[in-house]
Amino acid sequence: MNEQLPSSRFYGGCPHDCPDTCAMVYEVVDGQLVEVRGNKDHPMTRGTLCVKLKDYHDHHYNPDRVLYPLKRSGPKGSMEFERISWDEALDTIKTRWTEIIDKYGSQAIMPYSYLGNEGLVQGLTAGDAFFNKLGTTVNEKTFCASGSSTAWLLSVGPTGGVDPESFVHSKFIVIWACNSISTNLHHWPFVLEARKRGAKVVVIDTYRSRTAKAADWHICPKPGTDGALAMGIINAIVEGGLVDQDYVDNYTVGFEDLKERASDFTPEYVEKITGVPAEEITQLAKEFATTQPSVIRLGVALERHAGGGQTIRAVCAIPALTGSWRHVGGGLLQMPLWEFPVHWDRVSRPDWINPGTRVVNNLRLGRALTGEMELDPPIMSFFCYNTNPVSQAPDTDKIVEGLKREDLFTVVAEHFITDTARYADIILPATMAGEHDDMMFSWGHFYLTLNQKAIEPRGEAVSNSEIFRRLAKVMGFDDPRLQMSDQEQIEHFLDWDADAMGGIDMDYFREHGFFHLAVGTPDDRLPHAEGNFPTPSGKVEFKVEGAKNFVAPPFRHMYEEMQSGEDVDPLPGYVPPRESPETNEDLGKLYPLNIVSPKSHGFLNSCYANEPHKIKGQGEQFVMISPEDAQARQIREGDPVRVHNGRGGFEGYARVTDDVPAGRVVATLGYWRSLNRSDGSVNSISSDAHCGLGNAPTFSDNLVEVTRVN
Ligand SMILES: Nc1nc2c(c(=O)[nH]1)N[C@H]1C(S)=C(S)[C@@H](COP(=O)(O)OP(=O)(O)OC[C@H]3O[C@@H](n4cnc5c(=O)[nH]c(N)nc54)[C@H](O)[C@@H]3O)O[C@H]1N2
Ligand SMILES: Nc1nc2c(c(=O)[nH]1)N[C@H]1C(S)=C(S)[C@@H](COP(=O)(O)OP(=O)(O)OC[C@H]3O[C@@H](n4cnc5c(=O)[nH]c(N)nc54)[C@H](O)[C@@H]3O)O[C@H]1N2
Ligand code: SF4
Ligand SMILES: [Mo]
Repeated sequence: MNEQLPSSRFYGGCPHDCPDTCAMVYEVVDGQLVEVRGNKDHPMTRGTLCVKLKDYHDHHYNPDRVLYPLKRSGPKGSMEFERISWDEALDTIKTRWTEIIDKYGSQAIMPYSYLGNEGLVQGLTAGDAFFNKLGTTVNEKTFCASGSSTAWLLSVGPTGGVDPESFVHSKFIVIWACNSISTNLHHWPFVLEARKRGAKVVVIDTYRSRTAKAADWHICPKPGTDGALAMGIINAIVEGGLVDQDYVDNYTVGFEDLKERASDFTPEYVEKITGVPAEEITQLAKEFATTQPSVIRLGVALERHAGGGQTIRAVCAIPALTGSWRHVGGGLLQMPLWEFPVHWDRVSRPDWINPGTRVVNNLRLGRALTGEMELDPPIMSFFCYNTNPVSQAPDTDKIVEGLKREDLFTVVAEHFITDTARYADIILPATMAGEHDDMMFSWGHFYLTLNQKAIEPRGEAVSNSEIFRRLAKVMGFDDPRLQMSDQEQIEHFLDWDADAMGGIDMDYFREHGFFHLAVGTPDDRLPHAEGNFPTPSGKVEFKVEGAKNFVAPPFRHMYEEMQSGEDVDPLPGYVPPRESPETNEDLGKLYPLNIVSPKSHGFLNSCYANEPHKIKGQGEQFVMISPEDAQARQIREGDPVRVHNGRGGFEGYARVTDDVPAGRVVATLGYWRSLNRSDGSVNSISSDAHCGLGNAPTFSDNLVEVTRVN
């Protein structure tokens, strides 16, 4: 039973782009947020918050917060701003946009957002309906999980897969390119419970991460070679006579072709590509097939190289070959997102996009702003919310160059003057989660979570939804959808009649705070014991004929163009990384080390990376390097080093460790370039090339050199 909340308590849902979407409780005294804690009644998140959020109430009162609209009063990037009224801010935006539209057309305005806030109302798509009405360029939002999603939809369709809580029933758990202890903390207790009941835990990660250290077995492929590993496992399953032939015959398509393609991937060949010993590959295949229920948790990081999408298709084939889906706790977990009954069309209003409107991908921001991507009309105004591309998007030196353009009118809605906001002409103050209403879906579990406004916003901060209501008004749009209150939006966006909603209504949320979708319980959810995959054939599609690359909603909302990409290889397979010493010898001579830039334990993307106590916990920007590579470069523990390639560079402090194999370096993400040793971050060196499916990024497909800074 949930506790009845007295009036000074409100239900919260963590707003961050994190699979855990913790259920929270806001404690308010005298209009002040005095505590934010985990909601103990929530079965998945169980009353604990992570290190990032443990003082979330204080975060609301951070003295550096932007509390009033600001306008630039010095050169771009100088950090000189002065306070203005909301009226002046809105007036300026209206005037500048009207001029730009008159001269260049409305597509010269480019909106830009991501999941800095994950709510249905305040999140990724909060401004879509408004911008579609205005007729701006469409922003394709593929920072994360878009490649995984395309591969997933092609292979198994929009299923939520295994409930993360069902993992307690698993006997063989593979966590593939996911650092759960840092990035999916509330899943880890379920893994530990399974282990207590006898399960074996395998982590496949390109370095010895926190999670790899805690596993029973760490498999350590070279970055971007997981496709070969997956094909090798498929081959070993076939060669070992370990196929569940009945499952394959009844519930899959294309087995013979897959088998043939996989036959090249002998353990010895795969060892050569991945660096994983041949015996480990055969052993992994054997144990996965014979220790049921077996399950794979796919991390987002698996998509971040040239062959990311193809890799994920290959991984998706494995539990079907072994019949793991027959068991509760067996199969695949990627993103439960697809089970959430959300009317994305009502959220984003793709029907308001003028036919022929262009799409600009968010990973290509530098090219788009600098004119390297020849856009007609050029981008003359940039409107950014819920994201900090100067820290998080690839090839950031180019983005900064673009943002410095005198003729670009930039508006950023933010909590802080981030590395992106510092280049704005106008900064709009945005609310934090305790200050607005929302409903949270999740990409890491099956709960919808209510977030109630607990306190009045500080200063003159307003929610994203209110920003777009105000902009709609000044731009003269009178469609009622654009003036819906936050409560009305929640009601309007969810499909209350869907089976997954189990017949509940808003009162249920006000009373309980969260709801596990009616898609089976963790103890009995068995979605694909008898096929029933939501694919065109109803089966796992090892082979797809005639498919084109696409970006799925909610990452993109232009249905008519979704299927217009490149042809998709009918079968999964191995696509080598673009940047590795083996696959790109010339580049490898200049820049011999492969870098991966995973998430920081103590930051949430770039959030909290400006708070001194959080930096203290996380440590300043570091670069993990093997003893061999360090020695060859006369680098000692703690030395300042520069990581660089043809795109740019950044500095950090060396951590010499055999957690990282020779030939690789690891530097975690989120640090602000303005607070780093040099004006750079891990994304100064990253490429804006897309992975093969879903226009996803390639953050694990980059070569660099590391040198000691004297
Ligand atoms: N503490 C914390 N938690 C977070 C976030 C955060 O910033 N901080 N961000 C949230 C977000 S937006 C996301 S998408 C998730 C991401 O969660 P994860 O998918 O766990 O993301 P990462 O930490 O980037 O990468 C996970 C692991 O994959 C490994 N890896 C990288 N490339 C490869 C590869 O090619 N092959 C293999 N086998 N391994 C590879 C990395 O070394 C890393 O240990 O985390 C969420 N949770
Ligand atoms: N090298 C490298 N780069 C990566 C990754 C990687 O692994 N390696 N991971 C990628 C991934 S998976 C992701 S998801 C992206 C994430 O990249 P971003 O989405 O840019 O992530 P954040 O740094 O959290 O930026 C969110 C910003 O939104 C602001 N914000 C939060 N809530 C609100 C709100 O309600 N209103 C407004 N207006 N603003 C708000 C925050 O203050 C913050 O500055 O980064 C990608 N970049
Ligand atoms: S960031 Fe993730 S783990 Fe931390 S409180 Fe939010 S949802 Fe929970
Ligand atoms: Mo992400």
